[in-house]
Amino acid sequence: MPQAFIFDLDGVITDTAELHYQAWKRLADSLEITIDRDFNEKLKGIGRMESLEKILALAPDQQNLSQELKDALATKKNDHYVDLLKMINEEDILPGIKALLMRIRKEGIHVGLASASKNAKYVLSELGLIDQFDYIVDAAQVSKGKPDPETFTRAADYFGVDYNQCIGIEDAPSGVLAVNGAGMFSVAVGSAEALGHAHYRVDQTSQLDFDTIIEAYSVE
Ligand code: G16
Ligand code: MG
Repeated sequence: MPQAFIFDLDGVITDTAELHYQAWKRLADSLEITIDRDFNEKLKGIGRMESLEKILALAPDQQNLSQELKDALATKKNDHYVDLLKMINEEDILPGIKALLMRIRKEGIHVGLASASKNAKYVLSELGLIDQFDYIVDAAQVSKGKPDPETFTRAADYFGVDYNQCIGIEDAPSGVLAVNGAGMFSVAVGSAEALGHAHYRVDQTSQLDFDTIIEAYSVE
């Protein structure tokens, strides 16, 4: 049996990617930069500042901005995002996740969160899930974001368990790299095209079944 399950937040527990997109779009519009949902795919699992850099890179007239101005832009986006987060509730938990969390807890296995979001705790509170997690690692606690393994290893270190006894669940290619880099068993949610490097993969969260994951983990 594994000793810990460590979950990514956006795209696994809930789909905040659309809200991130709306908040970035509002900021980008104000800078006369055009972004669409396809472009937003590139921002999944990537930190706030890195996302801003990718957006600014689209505009030749927005190069060489001062760090102060970039910070102000990132704060503005976050204000839009936090406004949108006020609307989410328990109904926004992705299918199958609640049942999976309950089963893991029933088995006495640690449950951790490894998110690139500085709003991770707030999101979990809004979803009514904060009590389901034994430990939460968010972007504020790590020096190197995904694809560096640190976000995941932090949770395992807190639990005091070996990395090869942990299962990391992710939806982003950079997140799967982080789990694999930690020496953990990676479970991915999403397309084979993007997530072929995961040890085990499903298309949707509703297909995340505890027994099937344990079986895949055991044969690896
Ligand atoms: C999430 C999202 C990213 C977002 C990042 C930072 O990561 O996938 O798109 O840029 O958090 O979020 P914030 O601006 O709230 O700090 P994850 O790791 O939960 O998928
Ligand atoms: Mg994610």
